[in-house]
Amino acid sequence: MHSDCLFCKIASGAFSTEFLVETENLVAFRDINPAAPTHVLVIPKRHIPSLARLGPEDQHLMGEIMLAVKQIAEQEGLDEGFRVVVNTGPDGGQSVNHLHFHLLGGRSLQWPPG
Ligand code: DGP
Repeated sequence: MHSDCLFCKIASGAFSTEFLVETENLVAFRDINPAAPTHVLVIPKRHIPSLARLGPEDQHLMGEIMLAVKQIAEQEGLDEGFRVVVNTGPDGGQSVNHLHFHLLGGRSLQWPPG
């Protein structure tokens, strides 16, 4: 855990955030500033700064995160579809430097994003 990382603190339970899913390796919780009726963040508990910093050792973890995304989409009733976004680095619009997967759904989403 990085003591100055917001998402490390959330994952540790420091803010009593409600988790939709929690496993040994990940947590999922609702975005504080939702951009869609369902807007959930799925994050690894371990501090990984961004997608650009993944290593071969993270292969299993990434699969676990994708399966959690699918499970949450089902729980949220996103039968008409959903979108998964991983903003990466300054040009990607990443504002929190702890890897996170946005799950967005519950409305028709536009493409391309801005
Ligand atoms: P990004 O811009 O891709 O780095 O997304 C960061 C997201 O994190 C953004 O949609 C807002 C969300 N967020 C920031 N701070 C908090 C917080 O304290 N709690 C929750 N639940 N979400 C947060």
